[in-house]
Amino acid sequence: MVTPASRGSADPGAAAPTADLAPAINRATRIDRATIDRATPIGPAADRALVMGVLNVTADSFSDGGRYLDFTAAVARARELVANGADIIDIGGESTRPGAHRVPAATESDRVVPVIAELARDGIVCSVDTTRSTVAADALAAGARMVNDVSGGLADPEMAAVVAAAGVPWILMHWRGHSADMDALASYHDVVGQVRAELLDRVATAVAAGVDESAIVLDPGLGFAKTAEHNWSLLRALPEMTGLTGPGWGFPVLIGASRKRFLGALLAAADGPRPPDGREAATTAISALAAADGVWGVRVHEPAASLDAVRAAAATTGHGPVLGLSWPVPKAGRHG
Ligand code: PMM
Repeated sequence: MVTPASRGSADPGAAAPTADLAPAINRATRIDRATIDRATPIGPAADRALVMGVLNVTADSFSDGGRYLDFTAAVARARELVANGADIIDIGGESTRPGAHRVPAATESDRVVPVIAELARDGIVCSVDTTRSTVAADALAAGARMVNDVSGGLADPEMAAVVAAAGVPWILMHWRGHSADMDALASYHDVVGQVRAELLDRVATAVAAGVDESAIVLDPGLGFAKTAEHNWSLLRALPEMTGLTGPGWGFPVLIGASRKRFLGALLAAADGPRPPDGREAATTAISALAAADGVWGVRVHEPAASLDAVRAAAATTGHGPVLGLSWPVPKAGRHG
């Protein structure tokens, strides 16, 4: 396949000259289609960025809060997300919108577990969006295939052990504090360098707890203890993160820009910020740009346009993600 390293070469179909980047990347996997198809239950998408569809089974998420609290509505929405092109459904039971208050762990589990169990029975790949190890464990037992932890393991010291024992991929997002406090924590002298250092600290903790390095995805956490300018700086740094230019951060990268506040501010008119459902075109543009920058995946509320965007990006650039995941197929039995 064509890789970013061969971008701009006279023969875009030529074998990938990966040697220049490979020594710097000793943890995650440079994408190789055959390897990915063998190793991962979440494929086949090595030739483009993955599209993760958001399903919030919450009362108060900023975009879809309150719409899918009902089990039947949530399952129907997940199936619609899949029909519209989502490769993975990311299911959360607690809002992380700025200022949101926490729900009890039992409530969070009760919201996500039946939905995950139902979808897993149909072979739909689900991740659980949680910062709590108990919720992650319940979700994994119900059939979730990966854990998306917006706290990167910081919120719950038991999370790393749960992920390590399950042997599933773990998305470590950059985070500095819970939603009620996070806007006050948006202070950086070098946002890209500090996010990188803080994320690599999270990686070190995860690996020390037994998590497989090749099962880790990093996410810079747009909007989480970040101002709009921090978010744009991080997006500008994507080629550096993915390894499209330079050695990279060493892990596949996920980006979650979908409908966020900074897009509302960008598109604001005299009457104020553009509301979330008017931020779709900007979301799609970021999906295309991030895919062109070599991200592993984009997390979005409406997958159809982002799937088209990542396909167009792959066709235009001649490459998919710079780094992919390589992890064992879940152990037989646990995922029903
Ligand atoms: N953003 C939200 C929730 N979970 N997970 C990851 N990995 N990255 C994100 O940017 C992210 C996330 C924000 O809330 P939403 O579910 O309403 O989009």
